[in-house]
Amino acid sequence: MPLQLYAHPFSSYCQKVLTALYENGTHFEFRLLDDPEGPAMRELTRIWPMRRFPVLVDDDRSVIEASCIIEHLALYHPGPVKLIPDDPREALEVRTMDRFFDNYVSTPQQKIVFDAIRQPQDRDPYGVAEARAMLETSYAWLEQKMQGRQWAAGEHFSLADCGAAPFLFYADWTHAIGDAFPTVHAYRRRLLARPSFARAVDEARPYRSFFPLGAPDRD
Ligand SMILES: N[C@@H](CCC(=O)N[C@@H](CS)C(=O)NCC(=O)O)C(=O)O
Repeated sequence: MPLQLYAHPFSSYCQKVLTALYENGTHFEFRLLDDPEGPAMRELTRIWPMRRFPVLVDDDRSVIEASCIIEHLALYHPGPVKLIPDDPREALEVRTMDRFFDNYVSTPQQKIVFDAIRQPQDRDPYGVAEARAMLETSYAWLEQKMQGRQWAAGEHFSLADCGAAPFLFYADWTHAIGDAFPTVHAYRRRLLARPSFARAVDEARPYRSFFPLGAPDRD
């Protein structure tokens, strides 16, 4: 049975895994979650009651969490691009940067977007202000961290870049990366030019009108 990925093309965490799959030309079946009542969503709910995606099914094993899916692919379906380095010290840097992008870029970015789709009486302006402040701090930290680096953990494209790509993509739409962060802008442009992520971005174009804050006319 081919690998099955329960996913939606417009979801940032799904794009993280799609980028990894496309990097290595890994064959898989896309179980499209485009209908909240549809069969793919019902299957996902059985597999993972949190109903968060992506989820990878590999024979009798279900793998949750985008980072763990990419770790699983590296172990069981390796390809020419090593997204987790063999050297454990280098791998630690990759995983550290991966945690940074999940926790300090994607989490505040999602907070702002999810708040925008709530009813006005359920909104959380204090939480949104905190999320915006966290993104500013993250951009400033990343500006320093990326000095002299091509990719998140150094010379080689890795797991950390698979996450950085969609998270910085949407973060800039949500809370613009200011002119004070030219290195972050340049890194975001490199990520957009990477064919694996460019493909994920292209596949998500038809859904741009769903972006709750209004998608800008670029990228
Ligand atoms: N920690 C999860 C986060 C996954 C996640 O937040 N997925 C979003 C789509 S980007 C989702 O499932 N949203 C559906 C919902 O919140 O109901 C991971 O790393 O995979």
